Amino acid sequence: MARFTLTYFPVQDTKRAAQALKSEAKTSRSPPGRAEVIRLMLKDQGADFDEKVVTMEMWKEGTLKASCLFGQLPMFQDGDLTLYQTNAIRRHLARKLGVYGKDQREAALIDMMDEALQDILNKFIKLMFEKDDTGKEGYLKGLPKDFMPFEKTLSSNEGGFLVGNKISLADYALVLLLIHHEVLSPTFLDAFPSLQDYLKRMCARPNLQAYHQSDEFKSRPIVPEKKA
Ligand SMILES: N[C@@H](CCC(=O)N[C@@H](CS)C(=O)NCC(=O)O)C(=O)O
Repeated sequence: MARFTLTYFPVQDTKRAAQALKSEAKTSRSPPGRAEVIRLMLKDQGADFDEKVVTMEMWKEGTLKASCLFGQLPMFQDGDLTLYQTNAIRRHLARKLGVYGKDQREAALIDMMDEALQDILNKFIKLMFEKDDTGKEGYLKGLPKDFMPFEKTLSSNEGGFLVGNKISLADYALVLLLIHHEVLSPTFLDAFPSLQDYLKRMCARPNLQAYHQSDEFKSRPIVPEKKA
């Protein structure tokens, strides 16, 4: 298999993050990027890949931006295939690594779960970038409604995964969200026994466990200290 390369901005270097970091949420850690699920899939599947971090300074120079099809990152290289657009990258990789369901039916269900999880992730990222903590209480109140569909799905799926009986892109997206939300609210999983059990099982997967416990993961921003 060709070696993969992921080229991205660390979240601190995006314009919105730069603004957030100037605000009260200033912290040595900042919110997760949308590329994190790509990294989690690669790590768990034991795939070889390189990461190229682009700083704002490099970006402003202009050559790289001009070479990107849509003038934006992330960029993903799989041999001679160059891809942009996070969702195209995550789905290509899921197909390539065999974590996109066993057939079209499962792939459709994985897409559905993944879209719903991205809706939650977008709300979460918005909260992380808020200048103060005023939105946190309302956000936490909305969690049962947001996560209940996943609790229900897992409690009725004997395969132990969101879709079918094998880990998929949707599981990687859910695991990350659960990890982020546990940092935000350590008791939030109390109301979700199936999600709790699921997270334990997922985090016990050897590659995932090694990554979750690594300095690399810990140094990677999860929840700004002020928001936790
Ligand atoms: N729809 C694109 C959006 C990509 C995007 O917004 N990229 C931002 C960084 S997260 C970027 O490249 N900003 C720099 C610029 O637009 O010059 C995706 O999902 O990948």
